[in-house]
Amino acid sequence: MSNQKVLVAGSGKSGIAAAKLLLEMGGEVILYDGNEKLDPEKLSDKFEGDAKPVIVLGELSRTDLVGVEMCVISPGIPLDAPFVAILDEAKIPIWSEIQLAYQVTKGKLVAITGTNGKTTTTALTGAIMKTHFEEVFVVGNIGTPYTEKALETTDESVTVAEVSSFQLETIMDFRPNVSAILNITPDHLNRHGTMENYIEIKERVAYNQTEEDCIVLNYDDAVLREFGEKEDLKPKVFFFSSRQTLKEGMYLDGDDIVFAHDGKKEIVVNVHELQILGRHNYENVMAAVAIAIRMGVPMDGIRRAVKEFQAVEHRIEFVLERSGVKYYNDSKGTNPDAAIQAIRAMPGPTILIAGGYDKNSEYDEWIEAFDGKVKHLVLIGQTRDKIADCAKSHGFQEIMYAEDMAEAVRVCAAYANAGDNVLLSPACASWGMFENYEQRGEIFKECVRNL
Ligand code: UMA
Repeated sequence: MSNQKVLVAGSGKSGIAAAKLLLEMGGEVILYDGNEKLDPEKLSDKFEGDAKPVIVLGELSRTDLVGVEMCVISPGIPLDAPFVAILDEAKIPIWSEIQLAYQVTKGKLVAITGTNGKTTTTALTGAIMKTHFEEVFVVGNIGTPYTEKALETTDESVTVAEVSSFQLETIMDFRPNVSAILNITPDHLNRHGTMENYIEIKERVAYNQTEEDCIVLNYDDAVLREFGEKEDLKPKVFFFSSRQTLKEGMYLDGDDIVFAHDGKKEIVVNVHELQILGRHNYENVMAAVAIAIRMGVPMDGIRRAVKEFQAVEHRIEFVLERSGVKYYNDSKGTNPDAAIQAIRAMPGPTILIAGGYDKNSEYDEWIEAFDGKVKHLVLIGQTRDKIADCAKSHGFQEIMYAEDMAEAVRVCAAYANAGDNVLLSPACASWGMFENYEQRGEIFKECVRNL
């Protein structure tokens, strides 16, 4: 990569970090972003020192590509973006940002994917690793681009990466020592087209793994169970299950998380000792513990870390209690399946704020999961009508519209009685009303605090 001329596509977090890495290695960088309204000077200011990228905004022309040998693409850019066709025509290879980071990473790598629970599992896995290894980096979709840390890794490092389907779509030889796929339910179908394609992209996390590596899979997910039982799957499989007793692997036995191996049963932790709510979180704990066992972390450290671990921000995060009403921020509930888990985790009657950007999701199962627990639904964003129609078709009528988050929170507070819960769990992406799910969650929390 040194001396190479590279096009970095996207000037968000990933693009900036990837461009910095390439410049630091002595490469030449063209930083391209399709948004022509961005300020090139502000972008340039993000690069300290003399090494700066050439910035191209708006449309990319063939002449911009003279001498370009490779493209590093940001996860948010779909492969049907118009400039990608020009790259394909010019036979310029396209790498995802995590592939670039992988090229320069030293030490061991853990990669965690799945539709839901990735962020919690990644954060918990990182916390467990820190009880045993000195240099631990927690990177990827969780928020810190992998390329931002890759050059800091050493032979002794452990890198724990949350990887999304967007990032896996353009990997080449990305090979984690331990990988995990937590679950696969419909999401991002507006980008990946079909469920088959989405599943295939998620499974790429294991494609370069060998017999020396390991993959942690959810036994309760039919797609993943079948994948784990495939004869030609190379990495060793470690299953976990919250519904069945396993002869080998990690499972939930009543309230105990149990590790079964070599004919023995070892209790790892009782779920009442955990500080995170809901069955889906027990699954996240099982996956993180399985990864840690395969990475050689002693059980004492594992137990300590899982008991201390608290919910990550924006994922069923308790905000405060006011007039006997508890407020929860689940802004990370960006698809119906994640939002179902949040509803299930609520301790009692709930007023739900939902809606946002349309990812072509179906809302039927989510509405069925209201199951008498959701008293009122307060809708915001582009998907309001689609969700309202779907809710009515399932016989749910307690629907209100709000123009923005402040109004939604005010409506909830007015309708909530002592003992109720108010939950922001939108089942939709944040785009259109907010920059990202973090900003949506912050604004919700601010509105709650201002009540
Ligand atoms: N852009 C174009 N052309 C396009 C689309 C976007 O030029 O067709 C430009 C935009 O103008 C913008 C830039 O690309 O300037 C944004 O790039 P990006 O969307 O890849 O965003 P980053 O800031 O680089 O953040 C990305 C991840 N974003 C997405 O996958 C959408 C972040 O995940 C991740 O934390 C970060 O890299 C660091 O690795 C967020 C996310 O929403 C949390 N992920 C999805 C999810 O969890 O469901 C997958």
